[in-house]
Amino acid sequence: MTHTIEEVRALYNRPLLDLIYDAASAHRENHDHHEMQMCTLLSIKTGGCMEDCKYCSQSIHNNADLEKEVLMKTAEVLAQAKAAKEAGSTRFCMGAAWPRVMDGKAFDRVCDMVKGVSDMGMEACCTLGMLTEDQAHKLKEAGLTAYNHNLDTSEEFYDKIITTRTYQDRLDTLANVAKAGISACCGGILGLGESEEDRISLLHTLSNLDPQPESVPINMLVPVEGTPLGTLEPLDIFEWIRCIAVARILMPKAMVRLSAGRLEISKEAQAMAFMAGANAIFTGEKLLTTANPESDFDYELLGALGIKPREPYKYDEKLSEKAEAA
Ligand code: SAM
Ligand code: DTB
Ligand code: SF4
Repeated sequence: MTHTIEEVRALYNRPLLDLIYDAASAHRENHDHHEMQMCTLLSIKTGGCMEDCKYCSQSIHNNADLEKEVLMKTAEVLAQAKAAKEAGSTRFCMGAAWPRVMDGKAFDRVCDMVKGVSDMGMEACCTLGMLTEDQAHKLKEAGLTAYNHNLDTSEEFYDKIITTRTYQDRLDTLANVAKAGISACCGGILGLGESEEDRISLLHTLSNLDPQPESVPINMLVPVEGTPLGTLEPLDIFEWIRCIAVARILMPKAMVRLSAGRLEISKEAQAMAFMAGANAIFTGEKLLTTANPESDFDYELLGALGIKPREPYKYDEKLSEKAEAA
């Protein structure tokens, strides 16, 4: 179903509690609302990125205090994936600070990592920057479940945040991912200094992607010292919850994923976000380069709310067979 910008704007402007009520209903109709998908992130290649994303600790254009790391070895990555699986994660997402994937040894190594993670019976996800259709097919063959590639903000605001690539570049990669039959994990960042209309426009674009993303990460800006956005004031938390509710209503079947920024968000606000339809979180002490809540915090919060981590492999027969064999 396509949605016009007017429809999305009208939805966005409804009273917050009405929105949450409807989002909770859409959530319950399409998902088990007692379940939370737990995912773990790993930065497999850190820093030194040529893009100029103004929020990012890893861009060479910014001055964040960050140790650069070359591409990790496959065995090290698989050891971390195994630890994540043992800690209850069912999806493992590998991130590289690359503007785009280049064919060659490094990409072949990432394909080996994907195969290794998938052979463990975990959902394998990666985020490597721009991708050609041929590269997307190779990742699919290696066993990739989803490719994370965010639109980040509205098309109108995009060049205030990134100038080294265009919105169309992002859409082209998303099209290549779809052609290879890989699910897209595609969302954005809130609190970049964008207007309400930019958030409406982003939600409109995301919900009109064809197919709709399987997963929608909602990142709250982590202001990193040394980046141009490092001193921005945090966005009002109700705007964050409002966006989650609108995303849930517009994309009822998607996993709505609370991503960056949870460390600074109170447990009450996170509970409200779960009520508004968020059903996935990143667990583990670190996201890619910044800190994330401790797993004790997450397990206590889920326990207090009567939410269980989603059982491994419940919805994927192939992965379940692999997990049993692993
Ligand atoms: N280089 C690849 C790319 O940009 O697509 C993959 C890695 S990139 C770090 C993954 C996503 O993390 C970005 O699209 C952005 O949405 C999010 N992100 C990066 N830095 C962030 C920050 N400081 N606060 C919130 N989200 C951030
Ligand atoms: C996404 O949308 N958020 C995650 C994941 N996809 C790769 C990354 C968040 C990164 C936050 C900043 C950092 O830790 O460097
Ligand atoms: Fe590079 Fe991705 Fe960071 Fe942009 S968000 S600077 S593309 S690592």
